[in-house]
Amino acid sequence: MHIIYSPDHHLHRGQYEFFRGELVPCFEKPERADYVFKAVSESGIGAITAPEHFGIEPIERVHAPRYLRFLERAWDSWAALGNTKDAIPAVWPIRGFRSDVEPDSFIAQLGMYSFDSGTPFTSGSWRAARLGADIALTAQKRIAEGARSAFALSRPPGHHAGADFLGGYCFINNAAVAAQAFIDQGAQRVAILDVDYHHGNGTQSIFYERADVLFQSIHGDPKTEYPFYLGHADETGAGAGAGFNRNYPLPAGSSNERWFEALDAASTRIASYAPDALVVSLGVDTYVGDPISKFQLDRPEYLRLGAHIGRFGLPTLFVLEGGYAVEDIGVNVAHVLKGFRDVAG
Ligand code: SP5
Ligand code: ZN
Repeated sequence: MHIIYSPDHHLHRGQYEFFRGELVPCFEKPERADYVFKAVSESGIGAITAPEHFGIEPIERVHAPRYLRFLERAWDSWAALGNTKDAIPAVWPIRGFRSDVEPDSFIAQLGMYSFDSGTPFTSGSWRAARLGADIALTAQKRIAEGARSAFALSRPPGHHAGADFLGGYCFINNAAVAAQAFIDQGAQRVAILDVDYHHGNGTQSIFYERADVLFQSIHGDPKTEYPFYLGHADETGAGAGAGFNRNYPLPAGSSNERWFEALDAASTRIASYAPDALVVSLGVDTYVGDPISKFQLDRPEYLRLGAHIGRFGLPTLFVLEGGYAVEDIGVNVAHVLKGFRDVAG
């Protein structure tokens, strides 16, 4: 398995996020990827190499150019207002406001391009996010060249980022950028399987009206779990994409068995879709020890998950998403990849 990594993910280091009326230290911190790097290094699952650079074009295939221009300039605009701390939005154009008129105020722009106050933007966020996309695209390229599998070991994560919004610790949707790259290189169908605890609202919204990318997500029921407003079972796609989106919301507290029943249902759909490639949004915040999530998956379940994915027999690109039990996520991610390799070779 090809593993793509750069230590420069450290460029993105948010300090605080809003939680229940106060600022708390960010859960999405550089140590997460450091532990994953350590665990996959020690496991010998595959060679770890640095990303190549692909420019902005493959990212613009998924994200609105005006959103990307906003991100590129965001830190300078924020700093020009005299700020030194992380940028966190505090006002949003919800129902009835206009988002077709680009505001001049950076504060207004920040709210227009965000959906939560938990995703601080720092001096290095744009560079780290670009690098994360390069990591996903490098992993995608290895598979396009014939590799059976690759792992994009990147942060910040991506699956909450939509075509023109950030949130949920995400700025660029790495899984979506990689899936689109497969399509642009001639794939007829790509499946995305999102196993992060949180619904992949960004990825769903990007592909909702398309049949060439099947999106499926297993996650905490949005009636009680973040990101709350999307991820219900009746969201099955629209227009040409009708039937090509599937959600498996599960109650907080769900056990191993309940989770794997949902995986079985998603697997049946992947088999009938017969994709040319599979992208896995690999969050391990389903772990029983995760500090912000409420499923109960135990350690051995990650080996089982990897083996299950291996049995699809598909070219498979794993992209790192969430997981906040910092010291455990390395082992859990390595277990998924090991379980996959033991089946897929
Ligand atoms: C990629 C990803 O997993 N994003 C998740 C973003 C979740 N943001 C909201 C976090 C809510 C924090 N809850 C803290 C509970 C502490 N007991
Ligand atoms: Zn998550």
